[in-house]
Amino acid sequence: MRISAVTENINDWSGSVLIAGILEGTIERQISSFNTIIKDTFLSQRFIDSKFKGTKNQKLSIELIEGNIKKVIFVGLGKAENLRIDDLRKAASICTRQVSGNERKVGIFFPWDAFDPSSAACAVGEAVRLSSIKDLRFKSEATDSSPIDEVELIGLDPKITPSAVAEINPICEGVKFARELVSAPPNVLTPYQMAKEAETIAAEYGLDLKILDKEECQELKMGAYLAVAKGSDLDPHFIHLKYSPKDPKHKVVLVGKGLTFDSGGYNLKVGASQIEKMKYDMGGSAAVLGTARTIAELKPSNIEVHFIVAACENMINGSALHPGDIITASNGKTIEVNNTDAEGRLTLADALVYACKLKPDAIVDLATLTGACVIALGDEIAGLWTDNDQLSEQLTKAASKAGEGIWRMPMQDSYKAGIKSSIADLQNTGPRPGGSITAALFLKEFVTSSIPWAHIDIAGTCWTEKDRDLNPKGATGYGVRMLVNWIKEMSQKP
Ligand code: TOD
Ligand code: ZN
Ligand code: ZN
Repeated sequence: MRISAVTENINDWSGSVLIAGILEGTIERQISSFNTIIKDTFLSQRFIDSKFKGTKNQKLSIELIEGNIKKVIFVGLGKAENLRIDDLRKAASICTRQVSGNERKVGIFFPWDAFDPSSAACAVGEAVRLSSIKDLRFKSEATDSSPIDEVELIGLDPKITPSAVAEINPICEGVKFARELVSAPPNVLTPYQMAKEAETIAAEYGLDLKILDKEECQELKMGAYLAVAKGSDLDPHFIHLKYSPKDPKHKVVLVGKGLTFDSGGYNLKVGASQIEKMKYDMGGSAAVLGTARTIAELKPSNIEVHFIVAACENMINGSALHPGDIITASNGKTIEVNNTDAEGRLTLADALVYACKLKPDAIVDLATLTGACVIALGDEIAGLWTDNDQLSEQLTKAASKAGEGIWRMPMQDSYKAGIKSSIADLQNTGPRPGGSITAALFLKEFVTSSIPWAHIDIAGTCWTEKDRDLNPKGATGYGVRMLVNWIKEMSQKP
């Protein structure tokens, strides 16, 4: 899909489908701007007949016989004073879903003037791309119609938007990659295959890659990570990718939870705990590797970025973790495993200790960590835990710019009592109430306190059962766009 900005007057544009955003309240004035594409008397009548008032997400599709535009899709954007960039994203997504594969060239005409042109171009371009991606890898035949070939953002000055438009593709490729990693079933995306995927990006874009095998992890005394992995016939693979431009001023580490399958272990997932969905338990690592893919292509200057995944499976066999086992993480802390299904934090513990050894300016981890976070925030908002106000602000801004939901949650230190063990330094689960908070507090035990660190629980946002906005049902690729924005922002800091 090629996406470009074109200055043309709307009436000079040619293509097969035109998507036109209409503001509520000033329809008459807006109709006149389409006068040579569609006769305005006809248009006014159609708007009246269909009660189209331009309210948010209202749609009116008109097939045309004359001229080279075959179809115009009008989409309501609501009142001008309430218009947000997210409304453009939503409107573009809704309309994209109405465009069939035969209609190859699509034009989008929105009230761009209300926004910074680069941000608007990027937001709408991403929305179109991301809402039309279909994963057909596991179909024996390609049954779907071909995607849109070309998208033109009409009335945007290509002189002020070229760099923004050029970023749409690398960003969407990162999101697509993340979605594909998550949707890939656990018999395909194994810990080994995840390492292979990292190897592919490293080779393609020239990132440094280190894969630690089980023995190397043993040497580093990663007792928590290895304890989770040992219940599986598949070996763990600890992935460390590095992007380093010349003379970087900043250094950050992204850590992603990478459970290619989470059966729960001996605390087996039964009842409503959705064991059949647990291929998604590597959503954090998918966001991290998707970001690596995008960053490697965008090549921001000034910032070194490390991407870390302790990939493994949580399974059951004769040597799997027992509920009650006491294990030792690579920072020497002992953990009583009172629930084998709280395995994500065990793998992250050793990954965070490893991340701290890199002495970065900041660490951000992403994880499908707790059902409690899904209960609290649903599938549109991720939970953010950090003691660092500045980092919180940066990530919140980066997410908001991407249209990704995030909400800061409390790091309630007094709840640490919930993960106190009577026999070891810690136990890996606390009581059900506040379960996401104790999870964050557990992770905190493995981070050097002087390093700014944030934990993002994406158990809700990484997957959706709805088919809405930019996200077709299934894996969302959540986090990639936020992380890319954050890294770009950091790279600009002195
Ligand atoms: C938990 C600490 C972790 C586990 C999480 C996981 C739950 C699931 C769905 C609400 C529970 O009560 O079993 C919860 C609450 C909805 N389970 C979890 O949060 C055992 O899903 O396995 N992480 O690795
Ligand atoms: Zn689990
Ligand atoms: Zn898990």
